[in-house]
Amino acid sequence: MDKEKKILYSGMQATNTLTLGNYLGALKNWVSMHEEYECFYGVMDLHSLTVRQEPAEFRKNARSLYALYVAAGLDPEKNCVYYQSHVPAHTQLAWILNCFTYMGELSRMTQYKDKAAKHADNVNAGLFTYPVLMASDILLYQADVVPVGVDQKQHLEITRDIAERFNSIYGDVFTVPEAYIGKAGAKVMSLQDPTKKMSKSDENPNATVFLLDDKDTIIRKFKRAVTDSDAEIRYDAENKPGVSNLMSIYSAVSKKSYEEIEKEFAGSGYGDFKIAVGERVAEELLPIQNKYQELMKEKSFIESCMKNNAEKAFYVSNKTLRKVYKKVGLTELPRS
Ligand code: ATP
Ligand code: LTN
Repeated sequence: MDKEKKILYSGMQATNTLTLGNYLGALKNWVSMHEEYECFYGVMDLHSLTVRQEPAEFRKNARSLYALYVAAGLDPEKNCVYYQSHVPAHTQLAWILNCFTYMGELSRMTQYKDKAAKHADNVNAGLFTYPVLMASDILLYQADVVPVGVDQKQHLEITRDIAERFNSIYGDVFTVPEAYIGKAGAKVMSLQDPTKKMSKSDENPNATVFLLDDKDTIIRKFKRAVTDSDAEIRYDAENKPGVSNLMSIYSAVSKKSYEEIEKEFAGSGYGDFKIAVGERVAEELLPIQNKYQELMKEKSFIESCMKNNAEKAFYVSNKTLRKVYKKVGLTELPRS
C-alpha cells in the first residue's frame, strides 16, 4: 500500500437502488478522494442480510450497486472497490469485536431502534450487532477517515470506542478513524416530509428521487415536493424545511451558495424553482445513468475489477486480522 497517503474507507448496503440522498451525501464526495487518500469502498452485502432479501433480486442489486459506484465516477483501477462478502476477514474480525462490545451501547443505536420498529417481525441478532460488523469493515483497513452521511455518525462513534477499548488492552492495534461529513447534501430530506431523511425504503414513491429515475419522473417528484405557504425562496432549515431542502439539493448539484441561490430566484415562485432544481438534478444524473447501462451490459469489466480488488482487500485486511488473532492469544496453526 501507498504509505504516503492516509487511508479512507466507506461503503453502502446493497439494498434497492440508490437515492439522491446516497449520491449527494456519500457517493459524489467519494469520486475524487483517491487523489488524497488510499481508498477502499465496499458493497456491503453482508449488512444487507439484516433485512430479509429475495436471493435473485439481492444478487442483482449488489451488481447494480457496484456498477453505480463506477458509473458515478469511482475508478476501480484507482480505488479498491469490492464486495464485503468476498473478504472473509470482515466476519472473522466481527466475531472478535462482538466480544469487546456491550449490549448497552448497541441498544442505544438509533438505526437499530428505527429498523427494529420498522421490521418488528424480524428483530434479528444481526440487526443488533450491525455496528460491530461495520466497525470491523473500517478497522481492518486501518482507515483514518470514513466519509458518511450524518445518519452514520453514531456508528462511527461506536467504532472509535471499540477501537480505543481494544487498543487500551492490547496496544496500538487499530487506527482510530474520524468521520468525514461533507457539507452540501450531508442530509437530503424526504420531498414529502422534509423533517425526515430521504430514504430508499420510504413507502411514498414521491418522497424519494432514485438515481435511475428518468428526467420526467425526477421533475414530477420535485414539482410535488412539500414546501410552505409564504412563497419566498430563503434558507431557513427550521421554519422552512421544504424549501431549505430543495436549496441544499440545488446547492450540491450546482455548487452555488445559498446566497447565490436566493439571488438567482428572488421574485420567482416555488413552481419555477422546483422545476429548476428537478432539471439540474436530471442533468447531473443523466451521464451516470448512461454509463450505468453500458456497464451492466458489458459484464467482464466489472467482473475483473471485482476480482482484482477483492484480492487486494483480502491481503490488506488479513494483515490486521492476523495481528488481532495474535494479540488476543489465539493459537497460530503451525506451519509444516
Ligand atoms: P435506508 O434509507 O433504507 O435507511 P440508507 O440509504 O440510509 O438506507 P445506506 O445505503 O447504507 O443506507 O447508505 C449509504 C450512505 O448514504 C451512507 O453514508 C448514508 O449516510 C448516506 N445517506 C443515506 N441517506 C442519505 C440522505 N438522505 N442524505 C444524505 N446521505 C444519506
Ligand atoms: N452502515 C452504513 C453502510 C456501511 C458502512 C460501512 C459505511 C457498512 N459498513 C463501513 C462506512 C464504512 C450505512 O448504512 N450507510
